[in-house]
Amino acid sequence: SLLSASLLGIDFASPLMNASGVCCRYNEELDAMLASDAGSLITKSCTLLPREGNPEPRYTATALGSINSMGLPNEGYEYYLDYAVKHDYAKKPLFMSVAGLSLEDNMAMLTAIREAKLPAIVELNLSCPNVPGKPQIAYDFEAMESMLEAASRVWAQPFGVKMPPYFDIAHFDEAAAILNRHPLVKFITCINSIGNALVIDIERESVVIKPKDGFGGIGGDYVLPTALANVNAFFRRCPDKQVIGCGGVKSGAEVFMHLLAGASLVQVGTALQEEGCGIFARLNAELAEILQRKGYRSLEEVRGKLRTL
Ligand code: RRO
Repeated sequence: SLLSASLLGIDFASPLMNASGVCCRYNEELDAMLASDAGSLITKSCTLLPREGNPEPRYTATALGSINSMGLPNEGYEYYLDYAVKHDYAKKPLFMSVAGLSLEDNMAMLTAIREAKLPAIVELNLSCPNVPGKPQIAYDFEAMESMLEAASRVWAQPFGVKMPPYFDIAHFDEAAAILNRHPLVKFITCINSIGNALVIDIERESVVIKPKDGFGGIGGDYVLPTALANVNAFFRRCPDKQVIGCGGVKSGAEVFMHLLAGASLVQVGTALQEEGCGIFARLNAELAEILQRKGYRSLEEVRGKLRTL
């Protein structure tokens, strides 16, 4: 039907899903995603062992979006693997986000997930900005290459990567070239939050989150043009891969923009955190209205069709 989507040859009833980190730490939240009108869902980025994360307050919404320094709070990969074992894949596809604190931790988790022989889709997070002392892997191209090399060997089946935003054409070129050397990387999720931004409350003359002196990753309206640029940059450079768009989606209009830029699926972070799982019914309806008004009969007719001048 009109909103049907496809990734890795798997069918989705809607292109919409949560961005990892939102509504996905606990089973109850994942079940709410399952009951929603989202086409699929992804678990919170996991580590080998459970983590409490950074001190609170660690997330704040603003008029233009959000800032967070959660610090990878999660129940440990076994919790999400248990969820994935019990999941009904006929109902909707399930992604697992993996974000080990080291290459070795990622390989241990990928080995365990592989041995469970599930149809879960892995999104390897190369872009967490909020763990003190752990730089974003995808901003260190040598570390990224080693991680993809090891992940490809251990996982040995298709997977995706969650990328940070880049801001320079030379960086788009180098990152895409590395991804293109790894054929098992079949999808690229652009973008994670823009890392290490600073929101200031003028009344309190203060930062708004506690960790890292107030520095954190921003999402929402702040990041939409950066997200669209990254989706389109990787869509153009990686013809044998698919792109998942993430960043600044709060209505059908932004979903449509991500599709035009080249996205096959579209994730929702800040707006989902603020509005709750009911947002997916609204976004599906708004996207359908735009498509019908323009005379489109499928998402494939839109994907990557952005015009240049
Ligand atoms: O948990 C977090 O602080 C976090 C992660 Br792992 C991430 O990938 N992106 C983000 O904005 N926050």
